[in-house]
Amino acid sequence: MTNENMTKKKPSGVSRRTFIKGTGAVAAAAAVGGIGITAGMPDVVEGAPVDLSNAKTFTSSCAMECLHHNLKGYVVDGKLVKVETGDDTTKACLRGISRTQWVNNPDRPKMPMLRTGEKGEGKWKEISWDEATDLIVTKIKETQSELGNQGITYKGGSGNFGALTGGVAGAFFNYLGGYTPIVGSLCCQAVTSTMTPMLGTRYEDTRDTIQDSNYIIVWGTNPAVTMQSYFSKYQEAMSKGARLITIDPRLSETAAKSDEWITILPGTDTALGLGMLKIIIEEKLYDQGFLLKHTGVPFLVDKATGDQVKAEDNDTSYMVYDQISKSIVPHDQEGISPALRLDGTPIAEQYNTVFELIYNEAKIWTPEKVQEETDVPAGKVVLLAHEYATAKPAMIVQNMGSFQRTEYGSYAVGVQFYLAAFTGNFGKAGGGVCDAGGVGTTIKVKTAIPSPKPQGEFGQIPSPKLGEYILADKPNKIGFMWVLTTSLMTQFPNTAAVKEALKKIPFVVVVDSLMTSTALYADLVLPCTTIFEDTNLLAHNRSHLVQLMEKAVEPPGEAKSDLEIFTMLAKKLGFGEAFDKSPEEFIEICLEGTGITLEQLKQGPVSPMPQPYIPYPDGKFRTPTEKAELFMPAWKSKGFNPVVTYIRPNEFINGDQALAEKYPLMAVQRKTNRTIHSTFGNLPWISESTRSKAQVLIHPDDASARGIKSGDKVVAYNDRGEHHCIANVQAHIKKGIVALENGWWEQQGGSSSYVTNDFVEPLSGGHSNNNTLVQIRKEA
Ligand SMILES: Nc1nc2c(c(=O)[nH]1)N[C@H]1C(S)=C(S)[C@@H](COP(=O)(O)OP(=O)(O)OC[C@H]3O[C@@H](n4cnc5c(=O)[nH]c(N)nc54)[C@H](O)[C@@H]3O)O[C@H]1N2
Ligand SMILES: Nc1nc2c(c(=O)[nH]1)N[C@H]1C(S)=C(S)[C@@H](COP(=O)(O)OP(=O)(O)OC[C@H]3O[C@@H](n4cnc5c(=O)[nH]c(N)nc54)[C@H](O)[C@@H]3O)O[C@H]1N2
Ligand code: SF4
Ligand SMILES: [Mo]
Repeated sequence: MTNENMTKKKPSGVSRRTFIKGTGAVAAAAAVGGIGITAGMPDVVEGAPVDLSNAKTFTSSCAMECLHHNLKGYVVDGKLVKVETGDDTTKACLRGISRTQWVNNPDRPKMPMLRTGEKGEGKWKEISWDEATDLIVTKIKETQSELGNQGITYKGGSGNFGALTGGVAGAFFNYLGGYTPIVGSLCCQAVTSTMTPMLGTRYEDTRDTIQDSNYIIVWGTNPAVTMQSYFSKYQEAMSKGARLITIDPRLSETAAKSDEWITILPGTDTALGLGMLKIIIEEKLYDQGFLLKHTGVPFLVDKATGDQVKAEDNDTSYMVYDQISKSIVPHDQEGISPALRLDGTPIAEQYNTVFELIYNEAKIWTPEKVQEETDVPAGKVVLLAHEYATAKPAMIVQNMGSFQRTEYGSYAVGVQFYLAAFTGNFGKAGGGVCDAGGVGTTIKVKTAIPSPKPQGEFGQIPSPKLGEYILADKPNKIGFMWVLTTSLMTQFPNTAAVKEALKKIPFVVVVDSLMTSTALYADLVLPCTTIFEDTNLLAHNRSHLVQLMEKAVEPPGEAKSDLEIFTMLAKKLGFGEAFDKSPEEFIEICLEGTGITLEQLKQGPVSPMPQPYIPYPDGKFRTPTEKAELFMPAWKSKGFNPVVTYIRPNEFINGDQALAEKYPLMAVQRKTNRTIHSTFGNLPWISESTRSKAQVLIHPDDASARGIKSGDKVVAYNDRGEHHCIANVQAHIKKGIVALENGWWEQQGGSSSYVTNDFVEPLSGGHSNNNTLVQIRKEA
């Protein structure tokens, strides 16, 4: 990628670090009411008018797991007084604007806080950084001598995607000699582990061309809320005649704006996808040219071994049956005509094609059988298949959706890619499958501090089983834990076990800028900076921009960045040198080889991506064969079918019957516009403009059967625990299903993760929280 190919974003109206004359920017209070930019109004910040005529401006990025909007912050007398959309193509939301209330939050820890009461009690005393780092060094050394490095673990999450945050933690613990890793993303492990081998990359988003689509299936995701600043593009597509279809058990904000709302039982999306594929194959609605040229479906699979047949001496060449020479030849040989099916050929006895294996799984899913399993009416299955296959270009929006946080969610991810490949929708404006996307597809940003190799053997803790594993000393006893950029007590399933695990671990350090639910269970809380308080680089997978995050204000008290904290500790532990550089020096290292420089970023964000970005242009995938490889050896090696298969979930109304009798309601999760997971939810503007209590959406029939009315305090519960919330009784959800909300704090009544399924999705190691069974009762 050369500099010429990179698009310098248009400069903002006002250059950074210049003094602003005049008013006319966003009135924050007005934005709360959704009014947006109101030129000519006085700037109102936290209820009081503020004179911005002498403000200095800085840019940063809204760096938690959302769209990484470029933000512009106004600083008056050393205080961040206002935040608005910076140099970005879409608008920041109320959460981003509310960052002033995060930065200036009076409840932020200002010094290291050492626990003085019981864990969870919230009793602390402030200590100095010197005392805190000495104590940490002592605890690390004690753990190393008692348990070995296996006794150390750390968990990072989605709180800050800056290049100088999460990656630095990995380097630190590897410099220590290694640790027991907590593996598997609770977000999108099923997407990563399916998409990467199948298509060659992840984070390939189609958001630049949503408006060019003729037909959009929003499948188990809710972009009107979870990708909200792009939603106008869906509406633009609709105004040009596109049909918008939403598949969701709940009348989501997106479903409400769609042409069709198709309800489905959670965890059954694969069966629907296979049913569509059956129709597409049997009615020959598939794009044969695309399949032959751009996918591995003609590759031969040996019936005896179940493996694809590779060409000798070439690991990226697969054997196919050539219909011209009537022989088995490498797929990349010139002048051949590979067969999709082998029936009638002399090799049919010994081989299948990948196409045949896929069809074998799809053909059992008649529309009637799909209806039985998924509750999607048979007629709708037929309609969906016909419309999706014929209304080109057609797009599937997946965006790390809920459907894949289910028991065999990897297959649901796979079937969406099958559908797009069979209909030849990849690589075209308005087509494809929309993942969360970002610059990682186009440039490779280096890690700031390369990790040394860990010494010794380390077992793993699967994220969904975090609590259970630690309580059972699996794979070994844990004596020291470090937590940064994640909230274990709100986001990890089986919260009751997570809480006990945090109590059990002799020393837990939580680094955060607020006293979160997880901080409550720490032995030591280290106060960290937020955006606008330190320098960082945002070049990750949610935005098409590479952004410099500038320091605009001093943090409160003695809060420090994660990088500064690790640097201090590394010095005390004898490996300080690797960590001892300024953020700017590290950023320069990260940018090496990208063609982007720090100087360039000081002028504003840079987009290294072609515009519009179209993943896999001309059907060229990023796999070794440059084809979509729809057969997955990785699934086979785990003992599963290497092509997409429907497996009925266990924690499901038609799964484990004893469990379903005890807990007859299927609870799905939803993300709200209040928060990004657990962040923002404590800020006054958010509570004032939305709600301050968790809700459960429940169908009127299910509610009346339990004597529940809207507004009642209720408890959703199962064997794992209880989630306390307020009933919202409406027919906006399928009967038998309830929707619980993501991200509520312990201090606000507790997270829905107290009840969520902690089953480890076996194909990927991911999260199954949307296959959860509960019962609901009125609070006594
Ligand atoms: N406002 C906001 N935006 C966010 C986030 C946030 O926390 N808040 N988080 C970001 C992150 S990290 C992610 S991963 C994305 C996720 O974004 P989404 O996947 O859109 O988020 P959810 O609200 O969890 O789920 C979307 C819908 O899936 C439905 N659903 C649940 N289970 C199933 C199922 O089995 N099948 C089908 N078909 N539908 C099902 C739910 O009813 C819900 O309406 O959003 C990102 N954007
Ligand atoms: N019940 C339920 N559970 C879920 C989901 C659900 O829908 N329902 N969704 C799942 C999904 S999709 C995801 S992505 C995960 C997300 O789960 P997490 O990654 O745990 O996300 P957050 O809750 O936002 O936690 C981020 C934390 O990082 C802190 N933070 C922010 N900036 C910094 C920083 O610079 N340094 C440090 N040290 N900390 C910082 C924030 O204050 C916050 O406490 O949750 C998963 N869990
Ligand atoms: S929370 Fe998300 S949508 Fe809102 S400003 Fe931040 S990145 Fe943008
Ligand atoms: Mo996520």
